[in-house]
Amino acid sequence: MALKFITAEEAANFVSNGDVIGFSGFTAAGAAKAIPTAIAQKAKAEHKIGNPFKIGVITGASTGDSLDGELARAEAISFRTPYQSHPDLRKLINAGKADFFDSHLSIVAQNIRYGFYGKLDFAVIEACDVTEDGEIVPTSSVGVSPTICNKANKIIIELNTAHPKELRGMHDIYEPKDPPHRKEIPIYKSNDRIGSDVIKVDPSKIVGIVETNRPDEVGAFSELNETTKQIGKNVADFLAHELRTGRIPKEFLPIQSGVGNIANAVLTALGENESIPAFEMYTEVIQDSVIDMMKAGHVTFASGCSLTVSPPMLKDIYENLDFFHPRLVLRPQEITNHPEVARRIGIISINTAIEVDLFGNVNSTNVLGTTIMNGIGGSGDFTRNAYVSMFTCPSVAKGGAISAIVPMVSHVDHSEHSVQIIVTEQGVADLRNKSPKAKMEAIIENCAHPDYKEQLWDYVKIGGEKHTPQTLAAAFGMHNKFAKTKDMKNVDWREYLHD
Ligand code: 0RQ
Repeated sequence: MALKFITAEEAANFVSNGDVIGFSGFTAAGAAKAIPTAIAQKAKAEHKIGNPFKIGVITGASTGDSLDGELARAEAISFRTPYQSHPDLRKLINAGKADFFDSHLSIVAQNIRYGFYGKLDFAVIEACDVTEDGEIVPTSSVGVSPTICNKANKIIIELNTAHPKELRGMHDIYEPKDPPHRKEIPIYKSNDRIGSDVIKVDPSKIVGIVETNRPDEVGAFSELNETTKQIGKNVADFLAHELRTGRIPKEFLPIQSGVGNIANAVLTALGENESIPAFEMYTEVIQDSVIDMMKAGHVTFASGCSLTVSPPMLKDIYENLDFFHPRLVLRPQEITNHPEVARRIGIISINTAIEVDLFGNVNSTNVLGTTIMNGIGGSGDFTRNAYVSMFTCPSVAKGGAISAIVPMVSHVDHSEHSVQIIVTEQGVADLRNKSPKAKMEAIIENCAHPDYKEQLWDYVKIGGEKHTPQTLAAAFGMHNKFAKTKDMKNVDWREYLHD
């Protein structure tokens, strides 16, 4: 069947108000660009003449400015799932102008297949190659692309020549069968390949191909600072200690690491620690530091869902594909984040908290319990099923006015039953096999900032002898103090002891 080339504007004209579109992209890597921008322009034109125009947007995770940014600025999103990190979209969601369903990333493809998200009108997929018999080669990420291609009524391709066709072979496309026919996912080691190197679709569903040449919109990482460096060092020292005690096998275990500056600092520190052997990654986001460590021999293999690397790093990978092909695999997020695989191969998970409470519950998503930051991403998929689950964060935010260690988290993403290790620049709290009181002591003494230690101890004292020494009337005293004075310090707990 002949491929039909169209413009991005023609593609946008296929789309109607109320349509639900699944876009490729897991972070800005491999995210559709030209077509969402054209849809945003169409939405603006429709709004100008008084017509409603909004679409439902499903992706792998966050995306780039041309997708989430453009559609948010055009106020063209009715709902968005499963993860976002664009400031304009965050603003729209927090203003109540777009619905956001925060979701574990591993479950999105399954939810689409089960019909939980309703109809899917279009899949818009960035590809580096597409054939007349319906073979699509994704670019720098896989995300939920296989499932949205299979379930959408129609497919539109962005054929992006910024990604070479020689990328074919880096992807491992596999979709499990649905119950009652599901079998095990046969991955026993990070580098096992179990699927196809292309997404195979019915070619009659491909209604058009838009040619583009646009780089991924991945931003540069900030330089490491003293805080992130210290967090990284604390993680590396802890894991080296675990290795010495034999609690982590001498071959080491695959690392899963979240996204962002802290994650970059942690990986760098793992590479610098001479007690930690070269290791594999079984993760979702492959960042710059992973590629640097691969070149230095500290990382032997990386299985991920996206190459979320800076433009110069991506160029380097594309110019040296002979080196990287045997060392990298990109899989659907249903597989990178699958609980079954994480539990089987024994990953060490390292993700980021916004706040942690004295008993080990973690909030990764909602500032002051109300304002969404990004979303849970893959952190829940990994934390619940890890061999060792770790959370990192600076002990304070906003110049010290906010303590990341609070009596009770203002929103719960990860419960005390799944969270094992907390790491701040102050130190490490090992919560394994500890009662609530012992967890509390480890967290205050090892992780809280010195400015808040006494205040946190004072809080616990008002609880008296309980299994979990919370005082419900006072548990959000630090949050309330911040709401009133823009600083969590100097809470007078006695205020809460009287009616
Ligand atoms: O805001 O930039 O306005 O100052 O949160 O914080 O310290 O720069 O760290 O970029 O790694 O983000 C948890 C949001 C951390 C992120 C979070 C404010 C802080 C700053 C960013 P400013 P940092 P990071 C991977 C797996 C989701 C869970 C996860 C995240 C901004 O890592 O979204 O790991 N994780 N998923 O000032 C108020 C607090 C705060 C706070 C931080 N207690 N109160 N503001 N901030 N703590 C993702 C995927 O699966 C794709």
